[in-house]
Amino acid sequence: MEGSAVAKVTGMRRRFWGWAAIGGIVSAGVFLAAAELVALVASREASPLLALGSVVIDAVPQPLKELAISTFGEYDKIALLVGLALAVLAAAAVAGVLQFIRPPLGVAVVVIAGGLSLAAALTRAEAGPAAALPALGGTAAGGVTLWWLVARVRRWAAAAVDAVPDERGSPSPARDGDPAERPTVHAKGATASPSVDRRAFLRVTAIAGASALIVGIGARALIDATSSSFAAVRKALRLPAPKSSVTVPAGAELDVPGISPLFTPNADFYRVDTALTVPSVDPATWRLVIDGMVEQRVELTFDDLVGMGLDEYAITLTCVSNEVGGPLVGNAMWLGVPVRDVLRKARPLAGADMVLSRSVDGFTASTPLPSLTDDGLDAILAVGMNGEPLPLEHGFPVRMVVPGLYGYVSATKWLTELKVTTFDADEAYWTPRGYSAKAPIRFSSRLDTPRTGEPVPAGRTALAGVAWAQTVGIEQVDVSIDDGRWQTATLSNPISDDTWVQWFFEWDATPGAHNIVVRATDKNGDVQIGERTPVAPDGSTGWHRTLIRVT
Ligand SMILES: Nc1nc2c(c(=O)[nH]1)N[C@H]1C(S)=C(S)[C@@H](COP(=O)(O)O)O[C@H]1N2
Ligand SMILES: [Mo]
Repeated sequence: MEGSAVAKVTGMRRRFWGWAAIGGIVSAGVFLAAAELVALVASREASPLLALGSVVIDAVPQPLKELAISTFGEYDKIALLVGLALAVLAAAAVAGVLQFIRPPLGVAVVVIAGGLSLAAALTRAEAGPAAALPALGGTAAGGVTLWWLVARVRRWAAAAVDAVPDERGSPSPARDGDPAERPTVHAKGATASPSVDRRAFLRVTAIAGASALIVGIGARALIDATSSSFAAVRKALRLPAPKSSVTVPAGAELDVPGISPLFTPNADFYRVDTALTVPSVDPATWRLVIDGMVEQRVELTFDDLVGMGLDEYAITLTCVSNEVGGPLVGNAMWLGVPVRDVLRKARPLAGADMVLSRSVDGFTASTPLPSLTDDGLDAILAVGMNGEPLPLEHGFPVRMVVPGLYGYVSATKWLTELKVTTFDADEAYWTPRGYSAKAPIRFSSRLDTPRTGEPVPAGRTALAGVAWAQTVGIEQVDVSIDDGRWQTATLSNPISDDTWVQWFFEWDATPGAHNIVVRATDKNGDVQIGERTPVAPDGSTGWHRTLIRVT
């Protein structure tokens, strides 16, 4: 008899878990909104969700990261944020139920989440002491909201349980053993009806939820508007005309529909970085520090750098994560200053063999010193890209570009420091994460057109694409159709050995399925490696093979 009464009451209380979970979710919303509001006033870079996301980006092991990139492509960061938001939602619901079953366990979960956000925000490269404030504000607001809302649910539940007719006419069994379930207000007889607590809970939940949405979205929009104010600064920036410009020779660009343009428009240029939000750097306050193993520590302003005089450089950039035939390669006309001229001001000491370049967001790259100082190599600090100041997402206001090296060991965006050092003494961002400390680009070639799956009518068809061997140059590109003999393609007139060339081959396409393979030979006479290797630890190899259906 008594057992079934307990079960009945427990069942009734379970029905309130959903309300407690909603209280938890609304409290998480209040947490995040309060944090954004504090971030807006005190520390714009320290949004808890973004800080946690950045920690996840830095912590995720390399194979998982490759998986995320291959699954979500350039939406990998959005996927991460959505995943994180779902995790927060689930944790918040659990915190609500815990607070209902055994207070203050739910509030303890909020405090732990606050501690994690605090740690995440404070360990970011850009973080000052104020970065602690958003997490603290969020924890306080979220914790109080959870405590208050779930207390209402508990009273509502207790009142509802009391309203159940008691079969023995003695105190309800659920009220033995757990004094917390005996609301004091109720004991005093102030409320006797569950509907009063229900109304209080629903009203405050609705108000808190709506305010969280409005305040959170509003604060985030205002924070984002700050970065678009940097877009305005960038737009207003006038770079001086170059001292020297690149001559693009006649025949440098082939007229084949579907081929990669000789210069990749900025809007189409691939983007790879670990930054969850694009760092905002004001050129007016930007400084480049050259330090480490140098005779003289040097600090340059943006005007100092630009004042050294700008030259044009056509350099093809490549990412180590580019799979055979992949899109993570692009060619741009950069405007910049030779790194060697900048390093010379600081006079590197003998024994140094590496420059560790650092971004404002903490990213670092290890570049062999000779790749930056050799007179024959055009390593630059770039401020312009394809006739404009660097786009924000490509490193505004200053980045490195080094011909012949993969981006992760050379192309630091939002550059802030050049530390002259040694490979023995320092390690770059990707080195402990499964990639080589040194990584020259493995020369490669790609078929751009026709694409797999694109219907090709029989008859004369242009096979065309690009090939790159930065610092060495492409000598020849060959194609093989259905594993037949290699046939030499026609090359565009190269701008320089640092830029890709376009190639095309006229093919008389016959109906059916055909396998097209392309390979390059560089000016050293080396033939592109045919064997497939993965992108880690130092770049993929293999020939690009495409299956084409001719109709
Ligand atoms: N600050 C910063 N710079 C960075 C990176 C990064 O994660 N953070 N990624 C590098 C990598 S892996 C590549 S391939 C190039 C890509 O430059 P892009 O995004 O302008 O194409 O930037 C390099 N510079
Ligand atoms: Mo990269």
